[in-house]
Amino acid sequence: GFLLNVLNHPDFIAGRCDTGFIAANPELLDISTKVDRELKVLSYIGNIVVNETHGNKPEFNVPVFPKIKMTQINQLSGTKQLLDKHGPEFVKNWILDQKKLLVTDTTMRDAQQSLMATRVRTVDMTKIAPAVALYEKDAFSLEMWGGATFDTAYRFLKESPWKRLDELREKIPNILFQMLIRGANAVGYKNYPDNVIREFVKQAAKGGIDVFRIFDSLNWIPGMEIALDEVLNQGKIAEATLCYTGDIMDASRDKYNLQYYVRMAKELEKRGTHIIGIKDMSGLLKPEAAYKLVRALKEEVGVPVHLHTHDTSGNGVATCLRAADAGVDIIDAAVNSMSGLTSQPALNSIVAALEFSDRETGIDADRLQEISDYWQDVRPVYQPFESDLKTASAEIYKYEIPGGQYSNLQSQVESFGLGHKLREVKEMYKRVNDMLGDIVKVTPSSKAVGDMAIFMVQNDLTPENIMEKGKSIDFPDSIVAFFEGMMGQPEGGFPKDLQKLVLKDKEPITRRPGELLEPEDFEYIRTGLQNYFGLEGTDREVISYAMYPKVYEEYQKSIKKDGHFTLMGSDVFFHGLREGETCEVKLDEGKELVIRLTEVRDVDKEGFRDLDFEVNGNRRVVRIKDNQ
Ligand code: 3PY
Ligand code: ZN
Repeated sequence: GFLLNVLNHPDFIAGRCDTGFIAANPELLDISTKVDRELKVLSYIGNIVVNETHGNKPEFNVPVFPKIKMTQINQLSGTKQLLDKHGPEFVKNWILDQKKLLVTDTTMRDAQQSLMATRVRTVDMTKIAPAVALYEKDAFSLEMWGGATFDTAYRFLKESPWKRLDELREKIPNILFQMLIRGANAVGYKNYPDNVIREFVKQAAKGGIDVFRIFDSLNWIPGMEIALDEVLNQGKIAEATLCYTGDIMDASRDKYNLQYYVRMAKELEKRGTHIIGIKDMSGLLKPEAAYKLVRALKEEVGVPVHLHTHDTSGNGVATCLRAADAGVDIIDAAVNSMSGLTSQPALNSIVAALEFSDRETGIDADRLQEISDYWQDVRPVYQPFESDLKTASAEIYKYEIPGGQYSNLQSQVESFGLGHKLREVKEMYKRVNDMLGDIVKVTPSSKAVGDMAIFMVQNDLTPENIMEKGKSIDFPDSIVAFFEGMMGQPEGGFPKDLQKLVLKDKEPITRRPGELLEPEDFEYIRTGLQNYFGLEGTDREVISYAMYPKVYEEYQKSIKKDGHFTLMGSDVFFHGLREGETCEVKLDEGKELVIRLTEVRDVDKEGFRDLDFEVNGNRRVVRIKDNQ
């Protein structure tokens, strides 16, 4: 019953709750406190061995990271100190004064989100963090938070995104931290009430985020306004963003032309953004288009321009270099071993390309290589989460699918039993975009298009027959939300016929969804978290629950039941152990177990296997259910 959202529990709603509630309703939490910490670790590993890898664990290199003393780091003074001492206006002008090309390293956020389905764990980031602080001391910022990393940390990694922020900040005190925020959708997939957006921005700012890249999935400025306003309130750097779609070089596609982007940029500048972001989530911005767009923006607006692109087409480095020619202030890139394909263009290559030029980045290429080498050794552990894409693809210009969605599409389509119809789904994605009137496609609008494309292929719907066949059909939630106006208003409005078909009797809204949604009652949540979960009820806990109630509950339940494994090496976390292999598992700082898996025994009559372990020299046998 626990998973059904305890705060909706009838007793809680009726106010029948006090701190004794957990004791009286232990089934809600399902905590088996009898099981000790060591046994929980063995059971966790045992379950992976028996039910996931079946003992087939690949050989991994131990990632090597430069040993750097914190005394070296703590004396560094970088962009973070500029912001903290002088404020965002000063940083804005400082950026404009730089001749060099500034860079944002996206390795820890968008790169891993796009290549490895956002599964990279905090331990793998913190090991390399001191090297990043030192060797990338001339970077503008690190994009290391936001987007899909927030919920996946809780959902799949059973770790706190807030803790990641704290730990990275401790080891990287000198470089600005940047996050991606989806406007009124924050780090979620739906619009939240205004007070949730404000509170989330406030907590993120307090927690150490300095630069907020704010976008709206339809380029609808009202969808960005609350987040933007709150970032300004918090004294942090606002980077309101143009999502790039279409092709400004193609005169026949005039909906999203150069004037469109310039107009939007001017409006964002008027609203106080410190930087204009260009967010090319699908990698559609061709090199010459980048030159033209950046030139126009640099001429027409007075704030710095920051380019974000994806390398899906393989033209990403060229796009960055042409943007640099046109005077772009900052570009996004990822260290080479985490770059390319649906990720960002290659940072080491860009740094090398610009050496001895006007726009030299100031980053030492040899040092940067050490960071790339580290990630090269980390990456194979995450192989199960990688897509099958092996090469760049020019078809992306036609399909306009964002990086992460493009690499996940194969497995998503397979999960619907349509694996053999991937091409059809991609073609349908394009046709759905046309049906919707050519919209900006990025989370969550891209999800609506993707869901609809799959739905149409699944149900033999086409743009030609949908008005007839669609009358009696319930459409996917995301496309209903889109047509209801719950993702905001698309440029040029909704196609009315299709809107009517999808909504049936529902009336669409034309105002900001955030204005219509009931404000969240944070104190009610706080009391609930204290009484039902035995939590302190911190602001971070409250806002996390407000955005992701089910995910957050599951997370709490999981760590209550199994403990956390945040300090376990990722090779063990994802692949368990081989017979005969030994690993060291840190439970908490200072508490270490040396674990050897001696033998996996045959399955018994009840379907269980005994696993023989040796823990700090003592034999322990763990019985694991074999789910096969
Ligand atoms: C996100 O919203 O997570 C994205 O990276 C969109 O491009
Ligand atoms: Zn991106």
